[in-house]
Amino acid sequence: MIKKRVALLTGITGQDGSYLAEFLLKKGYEVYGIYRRGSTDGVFDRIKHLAGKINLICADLTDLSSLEKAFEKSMPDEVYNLASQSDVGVSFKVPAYTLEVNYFGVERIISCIKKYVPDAKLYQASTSEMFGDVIETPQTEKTPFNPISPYAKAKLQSHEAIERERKKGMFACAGILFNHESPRRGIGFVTRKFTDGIARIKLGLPQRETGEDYLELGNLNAQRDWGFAGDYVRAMYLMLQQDKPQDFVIATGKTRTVREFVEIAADSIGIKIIWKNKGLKEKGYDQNGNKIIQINEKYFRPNEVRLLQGDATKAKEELKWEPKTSFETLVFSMVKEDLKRLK
Ligand code: NAP
Ligand code: G4F
Repeated sequence: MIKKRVALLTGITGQDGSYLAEFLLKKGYEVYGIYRRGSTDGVFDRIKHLAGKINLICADLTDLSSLEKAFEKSMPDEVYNLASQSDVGVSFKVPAYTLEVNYFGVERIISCIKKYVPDAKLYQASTSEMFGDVIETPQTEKTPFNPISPYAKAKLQSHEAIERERKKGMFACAGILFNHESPRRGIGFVTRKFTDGIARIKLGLPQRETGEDYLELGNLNAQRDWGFAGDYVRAMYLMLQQDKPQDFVIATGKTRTVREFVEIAADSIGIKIIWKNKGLKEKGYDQNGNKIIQINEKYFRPNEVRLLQGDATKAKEELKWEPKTSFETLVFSMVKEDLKRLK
C-alpha cells in the first residue's frame, strides 16, 4: 500500500490554514494541524466541517517542547508554517510578543525539522508587508524590503532564516503573499470588518465593536492588492512540489484603495455611499442621508504602508499559478456570507 504524504500545518484554525487543510485533503494527504488552546469558544469555527478528517495537536509556537511533540507524532513530509500574530496594527502594541511568535517561532520550527524530519519540505508564510515603505511598484521577488511595522520586521527576520537554511540544504520556501481575503477572514482586518459592518447596517443591527448604527474606520486611502485566500493556498502547495526551493510573490497585480473596497461592498447590497468632509472629519452617508461611516483616529497606525501592488510573473511562469477569483466576486461573496450568517 502506498503511504499517504503527511502535511503538518501550523495555524490550521486560521483563514489560510482552513483552506489549505481542505486543499491537501482533496490531494490525498494525511493532514495534521497545530492549534492552541483558546480561552473562548470559536477556535475551531473555520475547521469544524473537517472534524474526523484531520488530526489536531495542541501546541504553541512560543513553546519548543510542544512543537517537538507535534513533530514526533506527525513526522511530516511537508510543513506549512502559517501560524503568526498576523495583525499589523496589533504588532505596534505587542512588538516583543510579535517577534517571539513570528520570528523565534520560525526558528523553533526549523530546529524541529532538523531534529525529527531533516528531509521534510518547509513553506513559510512571508508577506508583502515586508516591502513596507515601498522602493518600487509593482513589487517582485527582487524588490528590496523596507519594513516599517514590528510585524513586518519580525516576518523579514524569519524570511532571512528561510534563505539561510535553504543555503545550508533545507528544502525551505517562502511565499511573499499579498493581502488575501475570504468569508473566513479574521473580523479585525479591514475587508471583513467592513463586510460584517455593512451587512449589519443592511439588517438594522448594531455594530459589533461599538454597538452604534454606523461603522468606524481608519485610513481609507491605503492601497492593497487583494486576492482570494482559496486561490493563494494552491500556490503554497505548488511551491513545495518544485524541484528546487525558491521564494515567490503571490498577488493579483491590481491595487485598490480601502475606499474602493468599501464602495464596491456597499454597492453590492444596494447602498451608495456619499462622502462628505475630508480627513478625520470625513463621513459616509447612504442615499437616504443616514450616517453609516465615521473616521476614528484610533484605527490609524503609527506607520502606514501606503501602497502594495505585486507582480506574480515568476509564479505564473514557474508554478503555472494564476488567481482565479476576481476582486468583485471576492467582495460579493464576503458580503453575502456575512448577510447569511447575521440573518
Ligand atoms: P490568521 O487567520 O490570523 O491565522 C493565524 C493562525 O496562527 C491562527 O490559527 C492562530 O491561532 C495561529 N497562531 C497565532 N499565534 C500562535 C501561536 N503562538 N502558536 C500557535 N499558533 C498561533 O492568519 P491568515 O490570514 O490565515 O494568515 C496565515 C499566515 O500568512 C500568517 O502567518 C500571516 O502572517 C501570513 N500572511 C497573511 C496574509 C493575508 O493577507 N491573509 C498575507 C501575507 C502573509 P488561533 O486561532 O488560536 O488564534
Ligand atoms: O486589513 P488590514 O488590517 O491588513 P494589512 O495591514 O494590510 O495586513 C494584512 O495583509 C498583510 C499582507 O500585506 C499580512 F501580512 C497581514 O498578516 C494581514 O493579513 O489593513 C489594510 C489597510 C491598512 O492600510 C489599514 O490602515 O486598511 C486600513 N484600515 C482602515 N481602517 C483599517 C481600518 N485596517 C483595520 N484593520 N481596521 C480598520 O478599521
